[in-house]
Amino acid sequence: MGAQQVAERFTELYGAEPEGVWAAPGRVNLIGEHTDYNDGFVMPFALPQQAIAAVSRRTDGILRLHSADIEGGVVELPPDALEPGRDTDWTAYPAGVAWALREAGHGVTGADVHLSSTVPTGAGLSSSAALEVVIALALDDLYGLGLPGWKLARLCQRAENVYVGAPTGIMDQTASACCEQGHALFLDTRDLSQQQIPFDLAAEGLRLLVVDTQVKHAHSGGEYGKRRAGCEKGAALLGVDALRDIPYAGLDAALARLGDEEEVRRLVRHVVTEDERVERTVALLRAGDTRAIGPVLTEGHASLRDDFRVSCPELDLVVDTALSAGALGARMTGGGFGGSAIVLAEATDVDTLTKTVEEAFAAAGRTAPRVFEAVPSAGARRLV
Ligand code: GAF
Repeated sequence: MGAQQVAERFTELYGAEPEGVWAAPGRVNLIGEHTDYNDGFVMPFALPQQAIAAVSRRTDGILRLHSADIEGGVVELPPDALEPGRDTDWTAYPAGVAWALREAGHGVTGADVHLSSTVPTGAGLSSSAALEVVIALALDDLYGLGLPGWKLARLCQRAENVYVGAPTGIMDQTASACCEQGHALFLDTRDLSQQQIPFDLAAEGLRLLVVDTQVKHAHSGGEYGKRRAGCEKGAALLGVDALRDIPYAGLDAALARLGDEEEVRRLVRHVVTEDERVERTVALLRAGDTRAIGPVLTEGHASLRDDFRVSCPELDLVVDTALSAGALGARMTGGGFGGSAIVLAEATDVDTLTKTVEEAFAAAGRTAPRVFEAVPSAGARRLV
């Protein structure tokens, strides 16, 4: 659905044209998984799939929300209804953002919102961050707050952590807010410093496929939080603020100090090696050696599967099948426990690879995966 259709539906619903229309994308993470809540490095890029919101201000504090993608009418939230933990459906994301803005002292006096999103939900592609960021940007613009993308991302993360109750890091919101077309975002999640790394696969005869396994995941479930708590325990045992502070060269010594904490040791090993993989990927891309990132992606998958233990049989099936059919590299992307994998391949191999993965899923009796090409796209912006 495009900006015009979203605006027209807004007008039907609310009886007046919207003041504006905004978009915020989902993302794929190229490398740097489960590092963002350890103050580490990540490297996402924005997808063409995006959430679009038509929005107008209100003066009475009321938030009215409607989604083209979910059955049901307009949901009306009076000002005193915005309370963490209260909304348990999709409205928690936009409501959480309005709550976070108000809580941070910004005079947001209500809004009428109509939303539509093409980001698949539960697919590890940041559909929730897209919803949060599109609302944050719209309210920032309409209320003249002038907040930079990274600050909007922080407020959206607060909405997700406190209002929705999912203990996620900062990667997805920053990706949606700050990515640029044709680039991957090299982000230091400690200070949110950013570098846009040119990432034009098509120019090199390459493609990056997203394979959505259709196994749905959710981060408010316990496993994500357990990994996060395990990492925090590791940092505490090692006497550092965050696992980011363990240098790669000091990893063996750090692991030795963890004694019989086998599980924590695995988590620490993943995070420290993953940060190094991000830095290696950036160096390879800067050197113009894009094909060489393939094995780095695959190493990342093995670490997420064996050490961090957030993969699942379907994600492993994508990775193993794609690699045996000639992919340059493959890994799960996002939080894991379902969702999507990415496959780096020669453009000429895409059809065969897609067919091989689909056949492997059919042979294993699994739901057919959804395969599409990931093109590095623009971050959040005003459309109308
Ligand atoms: C999810 C979270 F939302 C991110 O913050 C990040 O931790 C990711 O999982 C794993 O890298 O997408």
